[in-house]
Amino acid sequence: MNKHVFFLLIITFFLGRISMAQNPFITHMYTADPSARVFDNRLYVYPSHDKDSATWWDMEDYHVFSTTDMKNWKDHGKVLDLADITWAEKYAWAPDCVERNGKYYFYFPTDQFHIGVAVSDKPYGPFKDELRKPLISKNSKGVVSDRDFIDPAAFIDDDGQAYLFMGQNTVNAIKLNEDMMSYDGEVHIIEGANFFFEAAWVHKYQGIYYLSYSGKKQIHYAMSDNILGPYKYQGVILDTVNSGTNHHSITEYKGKWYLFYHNADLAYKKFGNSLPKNILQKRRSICVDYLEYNNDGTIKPVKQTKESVEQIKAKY
Ligand code: FUB
Repeated sequence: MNKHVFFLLIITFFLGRISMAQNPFITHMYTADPSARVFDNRLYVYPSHDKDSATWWDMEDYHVFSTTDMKNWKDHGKVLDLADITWAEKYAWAPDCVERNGKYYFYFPTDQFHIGVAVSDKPYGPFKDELRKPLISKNSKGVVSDRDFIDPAAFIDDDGQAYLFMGQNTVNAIKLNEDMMSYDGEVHIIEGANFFFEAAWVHKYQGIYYLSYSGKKQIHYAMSDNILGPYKYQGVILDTVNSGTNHHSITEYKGKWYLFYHNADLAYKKFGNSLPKNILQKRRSICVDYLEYNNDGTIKPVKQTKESVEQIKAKY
């Protein structure tokens, strides 16, 4: 056996042992705005659901997906339908979900105006609108909003205090009460999120708060010692995607950090140039790639890949 054949065999052997997922990782329907959460050692993704025939962001319901190995995903089906929300009319946009005391709270925006919260005993729903009214709206006292009031993102701090961040152009935040379905009445306006447009997401790493968000085209981030800021702008995490809108979430799972985001690759693959770009961009699909930190806690720009991330082997 010559040297070249030997090395080829070695490479083939190792590649065969690494099983990659793929991007986008949900391919039987369109999905967008992925909020990733870990409950009981299982990773759940709460995305929006773009319609098969979408020509606008006129989404009507939500599905939940979950995995234990980052490659095989389970679709838990429809978990909330806007038709069941008496006070909402349209636009089931980017949601999020957190757990407290064994209950799962699903925060969702509607009508570009309201933020609702629905509850379930299970992370995969179905979620019920027990409040039967919005949790907070664009015209609630203290809200600063000159555009859409959308994109709720929850965060529970180590001391148990829960927060909800939301808004477009301005980051609004509230402190949730213990019941997770009401707040203390005060709205906090977060400073330092330079280029902020929408899709706020907060996570904590080594005691520091990270506020990441869409600046229309790219995903940016800022860091702070205080959850409610002021934050210090740091730079770009993710470059432009082909879906126009850019929306992400960040989470750690089984020892690795992941960035979830969306693009329009599936629609482009399916329709090529037979549909105009503005329609293809309404049929989005969720993706995931690795996120890494520098030694000083700053985040390295994330590389968008078609291969996605490695399948996690069953050592956990
Ligand atoms: O999916 C509808 C809207 O598009 C979301 O609420 C925004 O974040 C953008 O992704």
